[in-house]
Amino acid sequence: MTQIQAAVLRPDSNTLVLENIELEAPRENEVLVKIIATGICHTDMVLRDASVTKRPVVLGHEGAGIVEQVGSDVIAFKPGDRVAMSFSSCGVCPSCAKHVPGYCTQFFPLNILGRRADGSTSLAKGSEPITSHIFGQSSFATHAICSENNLVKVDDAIPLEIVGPFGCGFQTGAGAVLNSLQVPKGASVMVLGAGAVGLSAVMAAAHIAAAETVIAVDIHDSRLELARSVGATHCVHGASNEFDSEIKSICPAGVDYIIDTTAYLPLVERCVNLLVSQGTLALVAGYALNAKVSFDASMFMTSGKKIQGVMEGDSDIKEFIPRLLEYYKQGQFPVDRIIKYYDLVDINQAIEDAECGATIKAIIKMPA
Ligand code: CXF
Ligand code: ZN
Repeated sequence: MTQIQAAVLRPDSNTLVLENIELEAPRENEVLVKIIATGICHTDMVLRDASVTKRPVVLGHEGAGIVEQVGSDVIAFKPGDRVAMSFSSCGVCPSCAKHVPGYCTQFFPLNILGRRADGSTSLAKGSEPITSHIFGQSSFATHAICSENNLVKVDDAIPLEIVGPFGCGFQTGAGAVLNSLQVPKGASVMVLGAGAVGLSAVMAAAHIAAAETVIAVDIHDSRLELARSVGATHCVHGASNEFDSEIKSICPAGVDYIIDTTAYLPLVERCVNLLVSQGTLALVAGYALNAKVSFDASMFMTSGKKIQGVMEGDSDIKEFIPRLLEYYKQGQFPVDRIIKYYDLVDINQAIEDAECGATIKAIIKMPA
């Protein structure tokens, strides 16, 4: 058992409280990681606001750190290894066998419920259990336990401070471009929403896939400017009265690929008409359960368009995260442009800044 400091979400308030709590020793297939830094993802706020995850809980699922202790069956990691923590998966279902763990049949219990598969939790304060294992990690803390499955080794040349969001937001946006859509050189791509996921898609499309046209859409001018500075060739205001004609003037035959990171469905429905024949719309955002979109079926059929759902950028984390980190190192994935760092004591400010859009990607540094 280890005494740790964690930002705890308690039942009576949405403000996180820094507390000293207890973390169990890692079980056979688990690894205890000393967290160096953790990103804040929009999904943390969705979990805070939904009632599925039992409070008190330690949220956080973009952790990175150094292995401190490993369980008896762990062979791939040892104390001292530098690691990125990503989402959890069972490792044995058909999707895991196909190396697309984002569609793991156990995704919901392993990532959202905040329990191990056997229902236990690794965190407690005295006799009070605290929900752990959010996305298999619960990284808003100085230490976390996760399984071997959701850990990836990180090269010594990459500062761990920047690594956490590669495990969720960055790989979601970049993976949509590189894995799911496999955007070819010279293509046109429109990204709806210039937050962390959208800007990751913009960077991957512009600098890795070498798309010719990369259109960023947002309703905040500051985000559009940032999008341009990280690779967008065109920026269009999402609430413009001339939205459709502006896009058509950029891509007269229609856009090859559209990636939605906004979950704003009226915009999604409208954008389907801006796809080229046989173009693809990728749905990447966190959509409300049972949210519906409607399209003209005949138009869809006769134009050969496609809609594709994308979880976690269709990432095989063990292969894709190191690849993305290498793109970052080579300057092809300049995510440092969209990050702001905060100390753990300022985690509530970081959340506020992320929610109002003042910060694109907040990363919390743990005390040394
Ligand atoms: C989420 C995206 C929305 C569905 C659940 C998983 N991924 C990460 O934040
Ligand atoms: Zn996330």
